Amino acid sequence: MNFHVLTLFPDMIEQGLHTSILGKAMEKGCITLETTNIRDFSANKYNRVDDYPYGGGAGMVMEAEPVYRACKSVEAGIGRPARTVYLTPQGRVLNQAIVEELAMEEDLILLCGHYEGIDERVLEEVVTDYISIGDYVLTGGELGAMVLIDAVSRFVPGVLSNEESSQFESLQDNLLEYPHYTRPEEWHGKKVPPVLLSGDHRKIEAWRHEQSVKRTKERRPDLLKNAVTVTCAFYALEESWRELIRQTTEEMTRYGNLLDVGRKKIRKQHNTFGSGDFLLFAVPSILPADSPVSAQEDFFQSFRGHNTPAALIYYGNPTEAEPQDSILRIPADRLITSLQNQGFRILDTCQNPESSRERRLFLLRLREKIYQGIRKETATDA
Ligand code: 9D3
Repeated sequence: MNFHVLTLFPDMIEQGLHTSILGKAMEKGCITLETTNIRDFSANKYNRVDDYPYGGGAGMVMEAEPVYRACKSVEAGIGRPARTVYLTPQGRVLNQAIVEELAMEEDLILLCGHYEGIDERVLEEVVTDYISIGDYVLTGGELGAMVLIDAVSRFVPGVLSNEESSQFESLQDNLLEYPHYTRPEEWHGKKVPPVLLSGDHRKIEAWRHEQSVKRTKERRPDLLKNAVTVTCAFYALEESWRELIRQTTEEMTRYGNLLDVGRKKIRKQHNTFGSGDFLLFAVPSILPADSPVSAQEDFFQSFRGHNTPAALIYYGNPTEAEPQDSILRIPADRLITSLQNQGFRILDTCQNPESSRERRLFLLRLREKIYQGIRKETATDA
């Protein structure tokens, strides 16, 4: 990932980011940072880049031309169009979904304003995204750019080690992290919770989940409104598909449940879900001759939702060269209709989870919907 920062204070960006994990990532070459001083593109001999606002008022406004020239110079270096983010208090407030979306770009141009802001006309021509880092007033966009670079870098392959990799994000379930403990076992008379010393991993996971929910209720009840319990109901043809489905579920949630509908017992039991659930239905696009049921929808006969948000994963699709539509449309539509009649609200479909990029985009689209509050939507729909 290449970050290109346009600013009047390049030192501030350089100094702030060349340390710690990001400094190492730059040495390794996973990320690059190029700062461009907008002042170097001033159109007058005094290197002035700001002027009084038309219409009067306090403060100064950054002129269009230097920003434009700085931007074009960076674009020329990249050699193709790149997303250009203007850090501004008037932007979309940054969140994890936006961060992960930006992490999929190869190059990001970050434009930092100072003074009262930048002449609107150049913004109209160069900016693709307006982003704020929160509802408070800063003196300029530099800290915003640094926050964004830090958060986005964590998703660039190689920046974090495997253990600290961004898969288990505390925010991905709209839950806060559980409390952490290290040695000694007793400190200031306080003991480490005994379950953590039990060695029983299932019990530990259950305890951590419970602690996460408790903590979120206490500290961030607003998050809980959008939290959902993810269940993936799947039919896997082989171990490799089972693994892919497990991985996809894990990428979406830390505390998900897996239901193998290839097992008769699971198909026959009552599978009832509410509006606080989220269902991921994963089936092969083409059933083999020895399939336990004759159509995809038959796997989920016993599933009932109550306006439960859900999504479909169709795996094992014919290659793109072949005409997919004729083969896929019919079973996909039938499955969607049955599930809707059973009380599920199908938010999205993923036709090729084999591609990690497609899977990521699918999960991002879903996450965006969850952040926006699928349960609120549910209330207005009803
Ligand atoms: C005090 C001046 N304000 C109204 C009279 C407008 C204003 C202009 C410029 C407020 C802040 C700024 C500088 N801020 C940023 O460039 C900025 C920012 C922020 O202030 N808050 C949250 N996110 C961001 S990203 C860039």
